[in-house]
Amino acid sequence: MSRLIVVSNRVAPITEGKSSAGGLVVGVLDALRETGGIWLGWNGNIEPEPTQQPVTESDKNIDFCTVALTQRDYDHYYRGFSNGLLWPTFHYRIDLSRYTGDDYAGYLKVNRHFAQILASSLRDDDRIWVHDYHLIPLGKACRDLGIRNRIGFFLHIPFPSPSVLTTIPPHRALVEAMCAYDLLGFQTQTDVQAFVDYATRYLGAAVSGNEVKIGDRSIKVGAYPIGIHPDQIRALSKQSRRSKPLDALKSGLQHRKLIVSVDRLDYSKGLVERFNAFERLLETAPRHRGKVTFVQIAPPSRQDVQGYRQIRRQLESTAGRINGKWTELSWTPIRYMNRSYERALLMSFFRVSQVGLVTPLRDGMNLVAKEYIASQPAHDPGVLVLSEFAGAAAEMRDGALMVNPYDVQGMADALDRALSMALDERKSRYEHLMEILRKNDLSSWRDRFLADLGD
Ligand code: ADQ
Repeated sequence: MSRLIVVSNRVAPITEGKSSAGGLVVGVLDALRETGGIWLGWNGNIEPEPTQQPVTESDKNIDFCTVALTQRDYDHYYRGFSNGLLWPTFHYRIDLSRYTGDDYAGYLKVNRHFAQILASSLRDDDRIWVHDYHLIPLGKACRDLGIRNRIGFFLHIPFPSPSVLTTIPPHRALVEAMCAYDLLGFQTQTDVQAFVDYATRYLGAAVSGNEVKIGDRSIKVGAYPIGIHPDQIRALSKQSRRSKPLDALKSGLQHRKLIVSVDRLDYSKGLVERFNAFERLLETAPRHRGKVTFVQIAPPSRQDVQGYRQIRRQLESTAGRINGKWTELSWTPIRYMNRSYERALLMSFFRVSQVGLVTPLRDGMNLVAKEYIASQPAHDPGVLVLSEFAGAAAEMRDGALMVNPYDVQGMADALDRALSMALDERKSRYEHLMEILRKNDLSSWRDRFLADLGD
């Protein structure tokens, strides 16, 4: 049986539980638990010398192989090119993107280093599954070392349209490197189309069905929307029924309605616009004043990357201003928390809420939208208010209340509608969404991708 080797920037910490690691780690770990395999990536540590031999720790059927980064590599590869250029650009924030040749050189160097580590332990029939924007050139670096194995790549974030992508100075080299893979997976058909548009226009590719031909190479492309395990999430959401934090949340609410949002603190998540929409609700629908509380949980991430400190300050001042204006002796409208909670607890917060507010300005998928629905009690489900710019919108638009996150009044109206929705309508929306989540769950995401990758 051929081995599956997963490579991503970060590898999940072996001790699971409370972490603000984010969607990739959550999804990949759950997907690997069933098949078993090897997971190679950075351990989150910075050391003076580059790692030559990865450290391997095994947990059940997964071997976690990790390496450290040097400060220089961290600065150029991770903080610079990956999160200072690719992340903002792929999320359409070219105003925040910064390019330097040193960052790009560092990015390529770390990718070559990962390829060398792979080359030293590879067997002929291993399949390699590379994840996300940190490792776009890894496939090409492997080919340069003579590796002939099947290699697939999955992009967790959006693929931008060519007019945005071409603001990246080495855009051509970057996309040419993508063509070294056997299979390219994206979250949505929109992302696939953006890639195909670029490949035809800039690389002279010919497309037929899901095959893209460039010169003598032929690669498969496809949309593989990442899912969750809805029944596991459902079980998780009931686990903390009698926990202290959940009791504290409920007693603080004093029977008010609850709107809840959970995101990594990131400028792509639309947090400021969302806070303003909640205030607009209070302004334009006075019957909700004192009757509803908005809880935003947003653990800081990437605090040493430009753009993140600024969004944090902006949020603090927005929350402070709104609360200063509307708070009463017995009611605080926005509870804004910069911390993370255990998954089970988060899901129990979703379960006791009336509205899940998920309004990114751009998002590859957004797993929180899916987790929110899976956590709802079937007899009295809450309503999902969802941005049309989340990848999840492609599957969930018929069950969620869709909003444009740039339209503050539109979001306030959707909140009003969600808070007043009758039980029958909530149930039928919920049932429809659960059906979709079950049909395209995390196992089928993995199985479809690996089947298309082939042996
Ligand atoms: P993220 O940008 O991290 O993921 P998302 O998909 O919402 O976004 O995943 C976040 C995950 O972390 C969820 O499972 C959530 O429950 C968890 N989480 C968030 N805040 C938390 C907190 N305070 N405490 C504990 N857990 C928390 C990237 C892409 C997404 C894509 C995923 C998966 O940006 O678009 O959906 O990868 O492909």
